[in-house]
Amino acid sequence: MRFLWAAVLIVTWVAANPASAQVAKEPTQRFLDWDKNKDGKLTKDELPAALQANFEKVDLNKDGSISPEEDAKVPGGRLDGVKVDRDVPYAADKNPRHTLDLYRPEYPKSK
Ligand SMILES: [Ca+2]
Ligand SMILES: [Ca+2]
Repeated sequence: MRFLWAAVLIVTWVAANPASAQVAKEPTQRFLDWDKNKDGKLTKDELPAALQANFEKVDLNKDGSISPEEDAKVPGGRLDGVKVDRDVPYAADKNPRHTLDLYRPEYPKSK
């Protein structure tokens, strides 16, 4: 039960914390690492090969580059190191409204 309350508090904090929206325009370290020509945008050829297939989905305004704002809208993009479990039921009544999203720190896998 204590775990459940901790989860609810984290979910509430994440939902209510406007700081994540305020910093969303700042590029992540990952974004800066990929921006090889340091122009503040990511082009398709700057992305790792495994991610290039997703370029069009992230380039929301279709200008041929990914801005930090667009990058921040990618699920998991701003939440590096955070594991998200969506629609986790927290009551035993099968009411579809009695679910929550869990945001947990993602720890490196131990050997
Ligand atoms: Ca660039
Ligand atoms: Ca764009």
